[in-house]
Amino acid sequence: MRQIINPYDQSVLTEVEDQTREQAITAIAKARTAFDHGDWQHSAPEHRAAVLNRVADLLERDKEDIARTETLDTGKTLVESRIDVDDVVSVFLAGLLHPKIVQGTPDDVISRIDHEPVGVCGMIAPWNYPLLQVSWKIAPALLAGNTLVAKPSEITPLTTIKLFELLAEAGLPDGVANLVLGTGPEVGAPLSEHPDVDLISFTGSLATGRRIMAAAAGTVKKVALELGGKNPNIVFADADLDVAVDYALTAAFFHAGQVCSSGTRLIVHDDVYDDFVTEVARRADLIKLGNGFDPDTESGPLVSAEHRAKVEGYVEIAKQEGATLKAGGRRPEEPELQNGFFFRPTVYADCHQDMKLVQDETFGPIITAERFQTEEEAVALGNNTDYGLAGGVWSQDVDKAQRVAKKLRHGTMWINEFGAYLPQAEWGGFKRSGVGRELGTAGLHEYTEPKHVYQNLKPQAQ
Ligand code: TXE
Repeated sequence: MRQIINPYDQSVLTEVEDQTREQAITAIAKARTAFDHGDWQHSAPEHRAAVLNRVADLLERDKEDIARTETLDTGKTLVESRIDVDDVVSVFLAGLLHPKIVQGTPDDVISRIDHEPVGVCGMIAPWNYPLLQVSWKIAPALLAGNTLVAKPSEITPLTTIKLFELLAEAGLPDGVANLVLGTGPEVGAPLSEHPDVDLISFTGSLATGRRIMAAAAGTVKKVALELGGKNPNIVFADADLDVAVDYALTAAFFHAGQVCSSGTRLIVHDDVYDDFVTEVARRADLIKLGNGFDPDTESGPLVSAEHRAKVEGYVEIAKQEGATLKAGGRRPEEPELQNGFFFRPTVYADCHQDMKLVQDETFGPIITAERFQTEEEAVALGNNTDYGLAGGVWSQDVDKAQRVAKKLRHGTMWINEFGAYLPQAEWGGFKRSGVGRELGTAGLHEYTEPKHVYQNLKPQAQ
């Protein structure tokens, strides 16, 4: 059994089974049988959509309980957890997949594209958005008629366990959705290696993503990866600077920076750099850390002692690289926060693109601030990253902002905004931020195989 720890005070919330490789293989076999011999893949799309809509209703019913569990498990504020559950409800309120009639064919031909399920889908989720990330995979996979085996992060499994209870309550047939609990090497690895898994969808670190992609090569299964980012937030001198400061803070410090799309790489025009960064640092110092259940809390702890140690490692790196500390860079001093994995919102000035601090996904509340002079320079800096998940541009010159957004190689670009996304709009990364998309039409089609059905209406002897 594994103890599940509350990152706010290190209390033990509960114990959860740590399963074995054999149990993961049994779950894969159940999903395989349910796919090959069950009714789910052949059921009417309307039926599958109705089951998912029932899941959405049940999530609404239990919203407060689920949000509270997520806050206990991750440390994020209750407000953030409620937003997560609302988002998850919206992904379960599914649309339908329609076959496409191909236009422009010869008169004596009917050609149709059917969107068939891929088969058995393996899903591996991280700890920062436990319920949300797994739901972005489960909802489209089920709608498309797949069966699945899902693995939450071993440190934050509680809301995923709850979701599986709701899937059963909504009437999902036995074997269609299977949960495995445990570590990556033990129960995650079989999902990427096993020949009976047809697709593996993973959200997490670049290092593990690489491992999963390599493991999947043996069976040439479909691979979908969401691997994080180091996301530029570019502020031009003609931006509404008060609003841009507000957003710069939430972009970087929401969920203590443990967000794949967090805007921790601030890139500010030289004319306004000093004032802007000074104001961001002043406001960062005012952020109230605390218990996610306290309505005054603006940011919770980091998820684990191990993760905080990783984030704290960047303080030493920043010193060696010569960045100027403007705020934070330390644990809080309040006595009531000493049992939690807290780290103060941190701002570094005088950063440049060659620093490890600037290039690494620290996955913590650390802003690095760089300067630019020209639009070309801003674009070059914004693209100077191995990642390509998301970025922001702040300017009141809409043409310029659109131009810059067009030139930046990231899967999502925000203009005078940072962090918003829509369930109808594709989410995912260029470059090493991943492979494939979640959400939107492309997110649904990740879980389908297009089948071209070509019917000759007047076959002739050859
Ligand atoms: O991630 P892992 P960890 C980043 C962040 C963080 C770092 C490490 O920088 O500090 O990654 O976090 C499962 N085969 N992100 O160690 O290892 C694991 O059990 C199959 C960014 O938690 O990527 C968990 O369920 N599965 C990020 C999931 O992979 C394996 C979110 C993610 O764990 C496995 C999280 C294996 N060999 C961390 N090894 C984002 N981009 O959103 C591990 N896992």
